[in-house]
Amino acid sequence: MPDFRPQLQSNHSLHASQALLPDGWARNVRIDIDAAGRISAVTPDAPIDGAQITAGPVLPAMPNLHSHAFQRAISGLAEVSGAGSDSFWTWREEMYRTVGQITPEDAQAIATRLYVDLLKAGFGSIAEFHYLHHDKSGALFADRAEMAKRILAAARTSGIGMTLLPVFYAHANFGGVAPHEGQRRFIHDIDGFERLMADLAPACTAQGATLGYAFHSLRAATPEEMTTLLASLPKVMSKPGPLHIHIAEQQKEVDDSIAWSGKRPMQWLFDHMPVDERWCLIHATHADPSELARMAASGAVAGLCPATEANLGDGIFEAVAYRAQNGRFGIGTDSHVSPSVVDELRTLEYSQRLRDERRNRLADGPHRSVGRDIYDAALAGGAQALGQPIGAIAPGMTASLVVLDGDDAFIDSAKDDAIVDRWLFALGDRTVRDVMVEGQWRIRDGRHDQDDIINAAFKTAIRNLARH
Ligand code: NGQ
Ligand code: ZN
Repeated sequence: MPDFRPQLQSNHSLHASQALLPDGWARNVRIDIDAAGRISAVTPDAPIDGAQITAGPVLPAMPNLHSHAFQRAISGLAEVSGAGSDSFWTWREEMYRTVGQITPEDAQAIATRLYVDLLKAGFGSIAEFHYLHHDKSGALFADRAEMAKRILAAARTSGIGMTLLPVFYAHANFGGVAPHEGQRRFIHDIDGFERLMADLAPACTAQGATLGYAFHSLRAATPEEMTTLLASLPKVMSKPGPLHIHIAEQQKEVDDSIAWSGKRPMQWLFDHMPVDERWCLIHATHADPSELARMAASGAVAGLCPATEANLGDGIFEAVAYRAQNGRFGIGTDSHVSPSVVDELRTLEYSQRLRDERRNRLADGPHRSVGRDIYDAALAGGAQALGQPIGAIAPGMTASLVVLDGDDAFIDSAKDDAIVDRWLFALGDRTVRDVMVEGQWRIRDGRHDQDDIINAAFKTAIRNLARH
């Protein structure tokens, strides 16, 4: 799998007939981009004056706040019923079987193609919640950061913006239960994890990736381990970086948490951990009203992955009540059953409609566009959860943008918020025409310039896995 590095670039300018800016839609917008890939100026009602005219309306690219890239390889393969009653937990066993087979080359090829698909769907950056650390036997690779470096290479080749979240994973359930065989590739002790982080800090800096970290879940990390790492990791990281954790995705996890501590998982977290804007709580599906209120008040981001949550039968996040308290959220594609901005946002809104038997649930008030409100909220929450200067077309921000297809009749005729509503609720991924990340075009007219080579490597990896 070849490893491409970004080309050098110089100052350039775009001109969009309509662009979504922080305070709303503007016309005839000139966007100046500097040689470092940052937006240097944004000027509405500007003449074209030598700028590159975009093929349609321009919006900030969407951050993707939750990914397990390797799981793309099994998407669509777990849809055959088993002997008993299928659940999240039976799916997890199937997922572990595939995990056992993945080589570093496979992992890189799968992640590279996935990231290209995500770019094509309108995502500009991704937070990789990375826990597939060790070799097939569970031993360290000669380079302990081998697998994480494959993820970094996939980000370089695809051109997606990367927030790498190495995951601390040590146990099978609440109370420090010993990990089981299927989890052997994920496991660290404190010392091993600190070393991994120390190795990755310079590797991330070298390629301009953001480094944060994650506790897999309250099942996989004990309170003592979390407290130790919260204190020690600032010494090995140049900046604090975002901090993510899976929480309260399944009712069984809530029940196990109560059996362990007498508290629901989110209740326990807010009582014992310093949850603030730095944190992203992945799923948070089973939050009661007081947990929802505490999450909203904390400033943390709820990391919603509606397509995966639907696929795994998790339950429905209480998004209406949460948004009424100005709770922050972003979207992730998690197991990648559908690598799509449209599917995630549409599933989020539709899950609320199906539960409530009502329409337009996540508009922020009367006479507002649902598409615009959820797109804006997910941009802000995603940018916060990734710890990157993204999610807005404004001076000082990274130039990560999507251009929708101005030749499409719906987009051609749409003005302002109707553009987002047509895209999210009437069209789909193919409406995304061009995608710029960090000032460089990664997708032009729906294609990546390394598509052929990336597809060939992906095909080989999927064939390898199918042999087992
Ligand atoms: C994961 N994925 O770590 O990949 C989890 C399942 C678990 C999702 N929840 C495993 N979608 O939570 O133990
Ligand atoms: Zn996950």
